Amino acid sequence: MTQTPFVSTHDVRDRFSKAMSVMYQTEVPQYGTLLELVAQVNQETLDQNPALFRQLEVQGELERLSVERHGAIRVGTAEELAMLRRLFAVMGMYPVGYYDLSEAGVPVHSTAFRPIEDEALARNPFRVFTSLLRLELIESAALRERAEEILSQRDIFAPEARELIERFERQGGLTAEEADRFVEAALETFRWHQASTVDLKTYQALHDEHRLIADVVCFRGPHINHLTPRTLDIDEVQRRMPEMGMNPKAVIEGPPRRECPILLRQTSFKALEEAIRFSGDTQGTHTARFGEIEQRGVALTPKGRALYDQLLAEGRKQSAGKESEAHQQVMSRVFEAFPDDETTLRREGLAYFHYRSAQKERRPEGGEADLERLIEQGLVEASPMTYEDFLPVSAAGIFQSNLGGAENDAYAGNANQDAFEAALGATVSDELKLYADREAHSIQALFNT
Ligand code: OOG
Ligand code: NI
Repeated sequence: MTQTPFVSTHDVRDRFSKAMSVMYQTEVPQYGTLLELVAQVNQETLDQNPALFRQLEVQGELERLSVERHGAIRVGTAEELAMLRRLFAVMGMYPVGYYDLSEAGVPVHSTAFRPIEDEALARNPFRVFTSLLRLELIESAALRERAEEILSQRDIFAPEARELIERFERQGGLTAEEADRFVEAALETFRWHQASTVDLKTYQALHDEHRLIADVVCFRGPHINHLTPRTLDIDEVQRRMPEMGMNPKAVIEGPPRRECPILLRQTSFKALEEAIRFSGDTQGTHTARFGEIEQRGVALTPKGRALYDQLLAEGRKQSAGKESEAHQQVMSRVFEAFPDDETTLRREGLAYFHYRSAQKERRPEGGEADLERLIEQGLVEASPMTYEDFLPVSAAGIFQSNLGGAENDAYAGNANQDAFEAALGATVSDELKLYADREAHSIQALFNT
């Protein structure tokens, strides 16, 4: 067999996510402080919980505990989005899911570029939540046209990045040397620009329509607006942020703390006000960049997700206006209706699992219908499948806490996946189908010789 001269796309993603982390820590020192706090709390959690330590050790998770799990950007045009799709493909990241944020009063719709297969996710699950601005939702035609014109004048990609993307597509991969150059050139797209491309008056007009529009339109590129490491105890990090000079958002998004974590819990320190030089040499500020943390649990089936959505809506109603701890107490009470042990989650078809033989090199006798019996007999092991995606209500909460609470009800009711996919130049994968397929494959591999 001849060896391919190309590096794996997963290595490119791994290198890129690390380079991005180094860049962001230099750009936003407070993000470095957040990483320190997360590392400290992770260490304390492991010290107090030897069983968790052993479990993460067996799963090979310890060394990459502090590696970032996601970031986010926002772009302004279909061309930019389509080119990003090609850029992320070089790193084995593909568009999964459609998120309509207009429902939450934010004029964007989004997808997550992420790895899809088991091994790719195990190697490095880094994802980028990517939003496309929806200028069509701006009411003022003059403002809309001005924004379009400004956007049409920028190219957010370095020439070398374009060249290497084309080379990747032509050759079917990149050599180690090309991959290094690609990471460096791709990083340019996500860099912060201290100078705006427009004057303060234009910035303010766009900002008055919606802060997010100014954020997307007035800069040379779609600066990475946050990165998100994984924490083993999100409640503790939320509690301790102020001690370390960070201003946390009011509440943790997503489900409450549980024995069996489900989906995704997130919180962040709020976006910082940063100095900007506008054209005409005027000084001003812009608030966009923050730091976030996440804690992931098991992926839910459509049945589990429906129950989650129902309880979340109920919990939000009951906890409206409450501060962080009181909010969590209400959510915990409401979520008592959601089974909290793996066996029930599995038997009631609420969550997705990976199945594998518990006996080395031996396949169990039987078929899918025998799974529960085989698990009881200790011949098959079921482990929860991690949720790899995002949650629209949580994402809206993250957006809003960083937009000074700005929302515009007039944007609502405008989901348009077809338009998003037309801009992207591809369809997005259905995230639920991906989990169901991976579960089905693990069952097939269990019984087939
Ligand atoms: C993206 C917000 C969504 C998340 O973790 O839900 C997000 C943005 O602010 O651009 O990153
Ligand atoms: Ni995020």
